[in-house]
Amino acid sequence: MTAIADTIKNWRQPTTQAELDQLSIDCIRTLSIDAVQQANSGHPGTPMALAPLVYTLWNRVMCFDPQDPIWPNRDRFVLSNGHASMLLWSVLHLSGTRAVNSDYERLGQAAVSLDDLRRFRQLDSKAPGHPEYHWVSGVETTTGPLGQGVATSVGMAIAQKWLANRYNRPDFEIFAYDIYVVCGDGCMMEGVGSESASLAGHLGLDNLCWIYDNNHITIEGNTRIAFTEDIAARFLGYGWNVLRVGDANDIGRIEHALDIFHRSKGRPTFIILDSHIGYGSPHKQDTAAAHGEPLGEEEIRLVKRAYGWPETAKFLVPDAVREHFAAGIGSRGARARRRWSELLAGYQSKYPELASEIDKMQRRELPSGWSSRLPVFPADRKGMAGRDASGKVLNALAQNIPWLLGGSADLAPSNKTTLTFEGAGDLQADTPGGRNLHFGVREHAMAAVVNGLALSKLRAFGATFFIFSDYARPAIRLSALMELPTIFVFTHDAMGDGEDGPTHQPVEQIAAFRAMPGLVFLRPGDANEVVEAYRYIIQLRHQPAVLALSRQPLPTLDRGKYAPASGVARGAYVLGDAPGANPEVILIASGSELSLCVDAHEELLAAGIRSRVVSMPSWDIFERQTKDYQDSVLPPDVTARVAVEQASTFGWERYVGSSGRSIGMKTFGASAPLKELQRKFGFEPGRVTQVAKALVASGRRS
Ligand SMILES: Cc1ncc(C[n+]2csc(CCOP(=O)(O)OP(=O)(O)O)c2C)c(N)n1
Ligand SMILES: [Mg+2]
Repeated sequence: MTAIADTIKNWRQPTTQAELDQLSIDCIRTLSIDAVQQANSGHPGTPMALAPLVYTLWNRVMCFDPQDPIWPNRDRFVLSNGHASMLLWSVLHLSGTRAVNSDYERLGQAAVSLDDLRRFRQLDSKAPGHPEYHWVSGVETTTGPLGQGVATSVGMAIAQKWLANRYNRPDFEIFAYDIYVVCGDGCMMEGVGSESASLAGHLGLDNLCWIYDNNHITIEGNTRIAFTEDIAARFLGYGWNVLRVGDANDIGRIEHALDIFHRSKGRPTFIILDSHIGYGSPHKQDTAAAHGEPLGEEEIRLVKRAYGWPETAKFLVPDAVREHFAAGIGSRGARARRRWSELLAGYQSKYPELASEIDKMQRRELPSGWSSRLPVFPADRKGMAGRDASGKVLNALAQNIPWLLGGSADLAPSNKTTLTFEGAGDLQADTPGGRNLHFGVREHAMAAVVNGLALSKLRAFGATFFIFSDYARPAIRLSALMELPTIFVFTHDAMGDGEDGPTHQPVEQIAAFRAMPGLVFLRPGDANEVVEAYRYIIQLRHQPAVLALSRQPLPTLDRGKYAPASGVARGAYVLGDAPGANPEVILIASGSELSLCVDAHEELLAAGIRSRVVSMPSWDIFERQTKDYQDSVLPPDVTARVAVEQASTFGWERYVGSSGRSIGMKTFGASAPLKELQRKFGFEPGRVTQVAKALVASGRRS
């Protein structure tokens, strides 16, 4: 046996509970230190400081079964200061949490192995730089952009209340869990943290506990340079229960504060935890230097000496620590899950329909007959606004899908997202089963809350004007990264709100959503395309969708004359064609420009030009079709193509090619009635036919 191995073997055999606690805490600390050093990048200081907190939560308090990390009634743990990811990787490893795949199958292997920790931040390691949902089992939500975790947790807490309200019955507490969130100064400074805390206070979410790492340090140094408010007063103002633990190493007091949280009713709990970043480091404790860089070999030796840890050991996990976690969270979680499974068995026989809903929801399936109420809109020249059609479809779907819920950031009357059917109701503190959420004017928190609802397996939507999607984008991006089936309903999709002017007229937003990986962006062109758009997105299980809908009425196309709207499911389709399906020019449009192109198409046909009009509500879906299908819609040899979209032309080259043209926006809009704007910016059939004719003429010449 080598000298090191020998030292380790005979070293620190814990006998008391307190010694076991300390050994476990120091194990989390040293794993974090070693992983960051090995990766030569990462954040050691906060894991060193917060190891006692995370240890207490996991091994003493939380109900979580490491054998089944997706057990629906588990307590949720959110690490909102995601840079401290080694805290989470350490406890997932030490608790022996098992992996689950995206079909919710339990795989049996470790969610995070010791080898993953050794390969912290390396390609394919299950210990990446920041917590990533969908990549590592046991991660409840992706965090890293500060503020997102705390805001998402509010959605999780709303979801728990909603689920409990709908499914719990006397003697059957099917959903009875809490949400624990660890956050730092960054999460407290970010606006989305404030928006969501305000909403949580309003809703009195007493199942929600945020623990704030009050270390007075961020990257640039002491927080006195930028962050000096009275945070306790702020949270009291939001209506939270505010507690303070003056020493992050005092696990007795931490446990006591968590106990007060459990006993507090009617408001969320905020625990201010005073800590020392880089705790135990003689040269770096309490400095920004401990935040985001390895300690260095020499300092690590000194730190380990301070902890009473073998100075040269790396990635050391004493058997006693694993056993201690197995006896703590392992056995508590297993017992709780077993009891719950027995409870569920009784529930299934007593309430089979509700039990079947829970089952479907957990697998992100839809109830049978979900599409039965979907409307079909008759042809109508005057037509219907996209937002109005959307309101009807949402109401139809929500009546058939009991766990579909959502709301708007104070624009429901404009977005037409209110669920109006009997029993839909508002979600408020005293009516947690409502289906209409009122997010207030808080777009960013709304999107994060929608993520939290979706992470809890509800089907959730959020709405605002398309232009204000910018205020929600960071959370929508996380939806895409997490592969969540969220739905964002954005109305006033272009210049339809004319007189509101350029502040309210989206230009570059479509291009930005099309550029977002994994997200499905749809801009339907008439009322029946709205129906088909929803039919498509409601069946998505692992992708978010953004709908851009018109404010103004759009003609409802005659589907006897033109192709059926079911083509939406292929992203783009031939709506109207040249005789013999032999076009010499193709007009391509989405949304409100579709009917404009249909008019232009008819004019071109009348003028003897073989025109085809393609409806292209979604690039994303179209790009998933076979090459054959794509070529059948846009035949490669027809190079005279005109795309028309009231938005930035950015990216349309890919469909119109180098010899085609796109009619779109190159500037911001303007304040004027829509008709005048259409004339000013060239969104009129005459302009489209003129461009198309010029293309055809130059093609015929060459
Ligand atoms: C939205 C966002 N902005 C900036 C960053 C970069 N960043 C990562 S950690 C950090 C400082 C965070 O300070 P704090 O939350 O107090 O964490 P501590 O250093 O105390 O662990 C910053 C600015 C980020 N991750 N997310
Ligand atoms: Mg800090």
